[in-house]
Amino acid sequence: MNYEQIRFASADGIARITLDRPERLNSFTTQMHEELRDALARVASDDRARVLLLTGAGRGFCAGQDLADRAVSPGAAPVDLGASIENNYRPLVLGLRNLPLPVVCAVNGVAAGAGANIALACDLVVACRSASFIQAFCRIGLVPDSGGTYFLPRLVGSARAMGLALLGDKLSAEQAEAWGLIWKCVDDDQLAPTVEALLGQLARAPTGGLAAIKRALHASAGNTLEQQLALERDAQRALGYSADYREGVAAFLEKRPPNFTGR
Ligand code: T3D
Repeated sequence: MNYEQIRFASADGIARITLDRPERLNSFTTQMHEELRDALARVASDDRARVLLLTGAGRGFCAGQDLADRAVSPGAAPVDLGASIENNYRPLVLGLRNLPLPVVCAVNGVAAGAGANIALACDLVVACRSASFIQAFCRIGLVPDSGGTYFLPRLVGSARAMGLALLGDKLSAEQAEAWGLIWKCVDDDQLAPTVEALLGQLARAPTGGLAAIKRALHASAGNTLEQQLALERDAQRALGYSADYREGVAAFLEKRPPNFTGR
């Protein structure tokens, strides 16, 4: 598939997806969703990919659904937004969550509506200081989607989740970090070097182990302690047979840096 609304590249274990409609703050269209599904499938089937970066082109990260992508003005035929969620947003969130690789989101500017929540679906979110997060849905009579009602209370607690969702105020990247919504807020000129360092570290890490960590932490939200202990046991059993575990232990004992292959 040729991409027109995203950019995709993969090299040295690092896959990169850039939302690329800067003149519309990278808002989602049906075409962009199709391209994202295709790119995510490529990453999922590429054994050499060990980390994925999601970011946006230009001054914004993503302004959510492109509100001009279809006619919803009074008098126009009603649009089934449930179908849009089912066919586009749900697969995108699940695609990012289920990818057996860490997904880094570099929030390079405003993240609004589904744009904010797609960022939260990623595993490590780094935002530049001038970026912001806006649960814009309440401003147009909608509910936070793309996992917003799941992620927000879990990340920041129900009082803050309720405030963000009901008021739709702009949350600065700095406040987002202070509230635990994201991993890190960095100065604008430090976003690229910080993210590149993270990508390099993750691309050299024991990928299978990181995938198991991601699965275990995501599963914990719905599990009892008993279930989580069983999950940890099973994950540890599988990882104990991996080449990367043996390499990690050997490197420690030989006092040398490990050379993980992701296997
Ligand atoms: O519909 C479904 O399928 C269901 C799923 C819904 C998921 C959702 O995401 S619903 C929420 C949709 N998003 C929004 O409501 C956010 C709308 N955008 C804004 O509120 C503001 O643009 C921002 C706060 C994000 C940024 O403000 P600012 O002042 O930095 O930029 P701007 O001037 O508003 O935007 C720049 C341009 O991008 C502008 O176009 P222009 O005037 O230069 O020709 C603006 O119209 C366009 N733009 C920004 N957001 C969207 C958009 N165009 C279409 N859709 C957008 N979401």
